[in-house]
Amino acid sequence: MPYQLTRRSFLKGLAAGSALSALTAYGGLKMATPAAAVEAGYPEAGAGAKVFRNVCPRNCYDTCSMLSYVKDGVLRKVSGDPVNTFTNGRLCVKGYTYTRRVYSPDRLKYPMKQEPRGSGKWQRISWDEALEIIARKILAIKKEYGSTLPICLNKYSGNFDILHYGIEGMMSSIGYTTRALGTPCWPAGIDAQTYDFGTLWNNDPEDLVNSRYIILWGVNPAWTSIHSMRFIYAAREQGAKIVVIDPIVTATASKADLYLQIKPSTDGALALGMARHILDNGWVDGEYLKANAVGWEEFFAYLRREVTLDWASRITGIPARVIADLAREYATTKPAAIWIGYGMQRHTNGGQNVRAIDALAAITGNVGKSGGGALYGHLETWGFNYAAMTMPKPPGAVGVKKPDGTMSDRYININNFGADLLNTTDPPIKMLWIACRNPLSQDPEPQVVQKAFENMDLVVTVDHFLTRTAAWSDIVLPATTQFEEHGVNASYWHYWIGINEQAIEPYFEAKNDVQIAMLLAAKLNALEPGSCTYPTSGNLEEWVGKEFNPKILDLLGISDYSELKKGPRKAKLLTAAWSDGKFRTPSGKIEIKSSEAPKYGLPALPVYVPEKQASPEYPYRFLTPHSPYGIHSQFQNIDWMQNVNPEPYVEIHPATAAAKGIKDGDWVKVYNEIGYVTLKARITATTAPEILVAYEAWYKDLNYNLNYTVKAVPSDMGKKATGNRGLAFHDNFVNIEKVR
Ligand SMILES: Nc1nc2c(c(=O)[nH]1)N[C@H]1C(S)=C(S)[C@@H](COP(=O)(O)OP(=O)(O)OC[C@H]3O[C@@H](n4cnc5c(=O)[nH]c(N)nc54)[C@H](O)[C@@H]3O)O[C@H]1N2
Ligand SMILES: Nc1nc2c(c(=O)[nH]1)N[C@H]1C(S)=C(S)[C@@H](COP(=O)(O)OP(=O)(O)OC[C@H]3O[C@@H](n4cnc5c(=O)[nH]c(N)nc54)[C@H](O)[C@@H]3O)O[C@H]1N2
Ligand code: SF4
Ligand SMILES: [Mo]
Repeated sequence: MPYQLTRRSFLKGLAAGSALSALTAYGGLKMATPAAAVEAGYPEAGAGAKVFRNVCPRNCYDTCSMLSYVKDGVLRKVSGDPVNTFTNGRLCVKGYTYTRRVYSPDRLKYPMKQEPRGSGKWQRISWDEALEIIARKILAIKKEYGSTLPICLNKYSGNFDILHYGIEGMMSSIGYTTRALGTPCWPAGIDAQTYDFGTLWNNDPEDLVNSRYIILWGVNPAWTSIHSMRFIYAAREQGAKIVVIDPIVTATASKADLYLQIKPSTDGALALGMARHILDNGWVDGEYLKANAVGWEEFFAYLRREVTLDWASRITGIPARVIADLAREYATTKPAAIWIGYGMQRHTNGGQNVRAIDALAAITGNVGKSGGGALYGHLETWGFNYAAMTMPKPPGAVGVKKPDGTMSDRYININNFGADLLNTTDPPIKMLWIACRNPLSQDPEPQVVQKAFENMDLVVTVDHFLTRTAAWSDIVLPATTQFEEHGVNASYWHYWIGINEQAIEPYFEAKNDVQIAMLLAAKLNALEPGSCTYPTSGNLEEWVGKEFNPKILDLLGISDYSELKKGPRKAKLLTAAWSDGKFRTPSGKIEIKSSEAPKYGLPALPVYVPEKQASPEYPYRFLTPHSPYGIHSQFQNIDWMQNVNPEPYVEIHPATAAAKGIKDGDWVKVYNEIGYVTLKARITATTAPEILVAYEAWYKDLNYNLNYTVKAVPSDMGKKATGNRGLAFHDNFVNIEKVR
């Protein structure tokens, strides 16, 4: 297995790197000026075009500030906003397809009703009719069960604009309901950083330029955070070394100076092996630890007792010499940054592995330093009022009784949605509201989710397209895109905040999620006065204003939110997270020995927890990470994406392909005990012999859903900060055979 490739040997050796670079190369380090970007980039939209400020609200690190160019009421062009120095005037390949997405002939135009569910027999209905059906169902449920608890919301990452939390608000405004709680995305790492530092908070990613050594650990920004690459390349221009640690040779790996092909889910062993070597060689920053951390003595005792380079090598598949070199370089080249990706924590020991990496950053004194850090994400710019979300319950609402006599909503696990829908009783779940979410595509075991849908009286999905989930709904409601609505957005990665302006009229009868909430409130109150507390009037711009408070304004250095119309602003946060030394753990220090973790049944120290192993029946690990052509189930269905990425494929190592008699381009079946997916073989040495790789996507005309093979196996952490443990998406084992 090619555990170590230098950048040079890799680029020489494999064509994939160069093919991918066409998509990912981001064009040098030049900073565009506003005028240059606007004029040079989009001359044809120029004369007479009106320019609006938008934000790409998808669940993406980059949360780009955008400019949209509108002429004769039509969105002609989109570009990155050059005022935002992170976006720097450019979008990714997905962002540039927005004109096609907005005007896609497949977009939902009107409310629609399907009878029976899943039959494909759709009928256009009016908004009034749709709301009447929904409101009557809500009231009937309340009458039959004595509460609105049988109504369940599943919402996640389709649109992270702050106003879209109005969907949660709408649920609160009708009474106590059932909520799918948690996140399928990053919870194990969130808890890990919460145990260690008190919360998650990454250095400003623009500060990566100040690093002298950057480890991209289980993260693939060349695809998933393309704007970050510019700062990484800038650091390299100034002499920094770029290391990528990933089980597969990613597009990011192809840009690295050093690539380490690690066995999946063994990152903790690598970090601990490095820590032991650092300890043995006296490279620990003792002064930093004494001032800022607790529990390091016990951590060091554990390292001395149980960890060796050879042990780490055996587990990770990386030679001891290479681990030693990496440890030396990381500990002695200051400042050194580690970016901990979300991919690497989707394992049964994922949170524990993140904690071991955090410890590595702490013992070398790299936390709280410009150019350093253990970067994972942050929510430091998310302190909005959540005015659209915070709604009182209507009088007499009945919920789950808590021990203190008060009432609350009922929570089920977003990461075990299908099973929890089926198993929840007293009262059972009878109605679903799904918005900004596509569980029949993105959840593990979608077959179970679909089965649970059968028990529902009514499934309502609000979306842009007739997604897999929408296709199994009774009613679909068309949502506006960000160009058709006002809003405000923050990133979980960079420090910028921008408002989103309505640039065009809504597409046909599409409506924004908050507008839908207001209409539903009006309908409910007309049928049963007082049954819903959601406001029934107010324009979206006013709603945006309500989200701001003095703290956010101060963070942005403005006195009124309307100043954001002149452009996005960067929050005045510390450039280096934790440089104030004020950790938010119970002890106020970095807790290398966590006081909180044991309360959740977890080890106090970042000790190694063994990874999940394959079985003889299902000997291959099936990695299903994120694609450059889409965000989860979004974008791949757009015609331009279809042109560049027409069909799904599974990447197979040449040795595995030979053993299975599979040739490039053959149709293969990837399967396990719960399901299968049929797709084309792509033979490539970018993966390892024991790993198959396919990318999540929704090809609208293909029956391709790789989550049919993905079991709902929880990761180790997530309960503390997000309410439920995460998903071990990448601990998924399969077999493969040639079909034709
Ligand atoms: N183009 C695009 N951009 C996106 C998204 C998208 O779908 N498409 N999604 C957005 C969202 S919601 C998220 S969560 C982020 C995710 O973006 P990232 O944080 O980059 O995470 P992933 O792409 O899921 O996985 C990154 C890498 O983790 C590797 N990996 C898996 N298991 C392990 C392991 O055990 N150890 C190590 N070292 N590596 C491992 C995978 O091989 C993969 O290359 O991207 C966001 N940006
Ligand atoms: N196998 C596998 N599965 C995974 C992952 C993986 O790596 N591998 N990654 C997981 C991760 S990290 C994540 S974050 C989840 C993401 O899971 P989801 O949050 O379900 O992600 P999307 O596919 O983006 O679906 C969002 C839906 O919201 C819709 N939408 C967009 N804007 C709006 C709006 O304004 N209003 C309304 N009502 N709807 C809107 C979109 O059209 C889309 O259908 O998937 C998880 N699933
Ligand atoms: S998907 Fe991400 S990188 Fe692409 S335009 Fe949107 S925020 Fe920017
Ligand atoms: Mo995610």
